[in-house]
Formats: sequence, C-alpha cells, structure tokens
Amino acid sequence: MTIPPVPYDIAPRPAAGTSPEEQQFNDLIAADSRIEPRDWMPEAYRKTLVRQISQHAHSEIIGMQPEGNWITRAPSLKRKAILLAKVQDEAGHGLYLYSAAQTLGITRDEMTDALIAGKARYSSIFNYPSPTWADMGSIGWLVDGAAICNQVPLCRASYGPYGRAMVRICKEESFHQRQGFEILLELMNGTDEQRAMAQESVNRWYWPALQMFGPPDDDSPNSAQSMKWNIKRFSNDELRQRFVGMLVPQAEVLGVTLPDPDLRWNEEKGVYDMGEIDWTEFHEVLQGRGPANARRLQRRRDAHEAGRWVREAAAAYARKQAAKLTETAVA
Ligand code: FAQ
Repeated sequence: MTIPPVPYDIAPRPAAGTSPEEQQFNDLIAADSRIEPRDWMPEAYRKTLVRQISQHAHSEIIGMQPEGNWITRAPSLKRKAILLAKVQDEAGHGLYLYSAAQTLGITRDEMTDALIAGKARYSSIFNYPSPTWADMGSIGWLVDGAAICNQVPLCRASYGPYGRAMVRICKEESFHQRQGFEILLELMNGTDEQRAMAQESVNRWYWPALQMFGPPDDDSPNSAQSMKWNIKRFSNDELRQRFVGMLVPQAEVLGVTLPDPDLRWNEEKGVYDMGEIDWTEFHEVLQGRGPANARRLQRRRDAHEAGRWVREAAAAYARKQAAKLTETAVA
C-alpha cells in the first residue's frame, strides 16, 4: 500500500511577482485578521481608508450643527442636558476617527484644511435644516439609527484602529438612537399639534436617511474593492434594506407613518419593497447644492477661525512644558 505524501505545504503559494509583504497582507485579509498601522499595506488600501475614515470624522463634526441648533432652545433642563451630552459625544466620535486616520500617515491639519476648503466629503444628511424640536427626535431615531445599521459591521473592519474606534462609537450611537425615539414617542403621546410636528419631521428626514447608505450597489464604485478588503462587510443596498426592516415595527410603536406609499412586505423575498429614492437630489447635495451645504461649511470655517487662539495657546503651552522637561533633564 502506498502512503500518500503529507500535505505539509498547504499554504497557497504567492502569485508570481507578489512581494513577501504583500503576501502577508493578502494572508491576513484572507484569514479575516486585522491590519495594524505597523503592517505593510497596499497604497490603494491606505488611500481608501483615509478617504472613508476622514469623511466619517468630518460627518461627525459637521453633524453636530443640526442638533447644536437646539441646545439653547430645548424644552426643559433635562432635554437640554441630554442634547448637550449627545452633541459632545459626536465631537468625541470625530476625534477618535481623526486619530484613527492619522495612523495612516495623514495629519489632522491636512484633513481639517480639506474640509474647510470645501474639498472633503461628509455625509449628505447633515445638509438638511432642523427647524423644529421634533427634528431632534427624527435625527436620533432615523439618522443615528441609519448610522448604527451602517457602523455595527464596521466594528469588524480589517483596519484595527478603525474597527476599535467603531466599537466605542456604536455603543454611544445606540443611546442616541433611543433618545431620539423617546422624543418622538413623547410627542406622539402629546397634543394633536405635537403629533403633527413629529410626523412632519419624520416625513422630511426619512428619505435623506435612506440616502445615507450611499448610492445603489450598481452605482457604487468603491464597494466591490472595499468588500474584498473586509472594510465594508455588506453592500449599500443590503444595509438600506436592513434599516427599513428595522424601522417598520418601530414606526408602528410610535404611531408615525413612513412616507413611502410603495412600502410593503414582499412575502416571496422576505423583505420590504420600497419606493424609488430620489438619486438626483442625493447627487445635488453631494455637489454642494443641498438646502444647508453653504451654511454648514461657513459655520465650520467660522468656528475654526474662532478657535485659532485656543490652538495657538495650547501649542505655546505644550512647547513651554517640553522646554521645562528638557531643563530638568539637563540639571
Ligand atoms: N453622503 O462607492 P460608494 C453619523 C460618496 S455619521 C456623502 O458607495 P463607499 C453619526 C462616497 O464617499 C454618518 N457622500 O462609497 C451622527 C463616494 O465618494 P468618493 C457618516 C456619500 O465609501 C449622527 C461616492 O459617494 N457615516 O451619522 C454618501 O464605498 C447624528 C460613491 O459611493 C459614515 O461615514 C453620503 N451619504 O460607501 C453624527 C460611515 N454616500 O469618496 C451626528 C462610514 C456615498 O469616492 C448626528 N462610511 N457617498 O468621492 C461608509 O460606510 C461608506 O463610506 C459609505 C459610502 C457607505 C457612506
């Protein structure tokens, strides 16, 4: 009887022309392991991450504005304290994400300059105004709800610093979503006028929230590669579908109507069919022509300018402390 040879060398052989570093990267991705800042990575992988993480960070920072608008006008001290904490959380998320992007070799100043110059993207959703108190409910329920749906899978993103930042962010987003739901629930249990205000707000935020997941899969140039690299785990349409499935029972509890006459359960597919999303509007917003793009960017520029003295003072203080440390070390 012949004994078959022991398959001791079962690891896939590197493709011709693949360097050992590249092979190690490919092996880590194939094993669904993490890539860390010290590891070699293809330039395109690094660029994709800088693009996505910096856009995400900018979204958190610009995203403070629609809710910041209501901090001084919240209807009670309790509501004001909750809203203030939520907006501060968003600032914190921006900082974790800028830090994660910095591990890829881009500086915070470069990212900020791109945002201030209007050259960087941030989520389309933050280019819509928030004229009523009910918008604080809709932003929490729909915007944070969409953010969680999109971001929970990002906790498993292949790039370590991004995935770890997302774990912390998602915990806070889940509180944000509940506080928004609770604001709407209270309004829906209130007067006719309050109920109408809640419904009107949901009508305005519903479709832009669905657009947060990005263009349809057949018009999403980055998805295929990002999924191969285990950055994105689900496609834009898959996550959008999952979000709508989450919203329907919650809308029933709230007693609000989702403003889509074509929304209905598809028994065969086991998902909700939905109406057409206005992609022309989405592209207009991405081109800077949304209802509040100009205002959001100007506000950010003004805040950056107003904070200049704080940055300069902090840098001067850090230099002084460093000089003191050197003096002590020499003495
Ligand atoms: N808005 O090929 P894809 C939050 C761009 S945080 C603007 O599908 P990708 C928390 C996209 O960048 C919300 N631009 O791109 C909060 C690309 O342009 P580029 C932010 C969009 O990257 C709550 C082009 O279209 N969340 O809400 C949008 O594979 C309340 C083609 O698209 C994240 O950033 C859009 N909606 O997929 C804060 C999550 N969609 O770069 C305050 C992380 C697409 O080639 C208050 N990001 N574009 O010039 C992601 O998961 C992905 O980047 C997607 C887009 C899914 C957004």
